[in-house]
Amino acid sequence: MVRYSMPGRWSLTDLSVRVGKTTFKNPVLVASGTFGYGEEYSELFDLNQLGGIVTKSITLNPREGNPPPRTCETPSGMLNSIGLANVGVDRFIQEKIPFLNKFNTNIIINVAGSTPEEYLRVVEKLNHAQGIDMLEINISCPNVKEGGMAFGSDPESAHRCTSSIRKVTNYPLMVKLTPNVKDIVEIAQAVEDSGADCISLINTLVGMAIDFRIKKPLLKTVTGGLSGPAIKPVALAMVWKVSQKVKIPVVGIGGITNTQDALEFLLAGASLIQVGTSNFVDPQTSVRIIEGLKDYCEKNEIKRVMEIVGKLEN
Ligand code: RRO
Repeated sequence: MVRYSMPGRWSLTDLSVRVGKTTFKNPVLVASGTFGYGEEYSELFDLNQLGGIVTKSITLNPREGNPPPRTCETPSGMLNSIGLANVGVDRFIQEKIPFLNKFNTNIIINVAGSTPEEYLRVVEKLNHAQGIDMLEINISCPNVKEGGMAFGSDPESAHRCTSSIRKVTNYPLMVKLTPNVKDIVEIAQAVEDSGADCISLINTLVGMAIDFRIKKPLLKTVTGGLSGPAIKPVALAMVWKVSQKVKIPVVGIGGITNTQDALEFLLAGASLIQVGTSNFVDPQTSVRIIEGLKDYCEKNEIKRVMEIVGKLEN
């Protein structure tokens, strides 16, 4: 029997996933905005174990982001209004990519911008960098006045944004969708038509929290993006709907905390999953899930994890 060499321990199961021309050693990635540029987490566990790392969104110029308070806890989740704080693409290429390249895992750069031209300029700069496996195009940030979610809110602008990026780069493209829309399926189809290699969903849901005692919102920007287990059923439904209507792979995101959650997303049709908010609760969530998927596959005599994808019965 073939034994696949996986970090951690030997496994009888092939956990690898192919998305277009890109192979992931396992289906578990860490989500943008919850893992910084990997530096802090590298002190907490071996990043080589991950299927991939999606970086915090990168814009053309450095951004300080929104004023604090910009995060708060909510029932079974959290709100954020970070406002795209990041070091800017030049510093990112110089200082952050060399660090990420030390690890044997796929590096996916989340790209954002206030205008369509800004996305293109960031991507053109990344074209000259080394060691990038894929770009995640963020057309779904709920916390900026210009751009962000606006590009992902209707099929025409999602199509325009994705196809203009497709024309200027050979990197595989993952496009991240917002759930704050009337019909996420039509956005997904528009993105597929414009040449994306895969689609990730969902970004955060617009939400709000109030401290009634002082009659003030908990976030300075009043509203923010809701994430965590609270949004898992919404994410699962959207992944299930989208994966039936597009041919390209779907990447499931939204409140994934344990192996059971990951299996649910795979059954609903996700080929890969991203762990987000749970990284703040237990930085080793992804590693636990990778080990859990191995155990599940071995116990159920599943030779390749890909066999489970979309196998929901109803
Ligand atoms: O930075 C943010 O406020 C942010 C981004 Br870019 C995003 O895509 N999703 C989110 O919840 N927050």
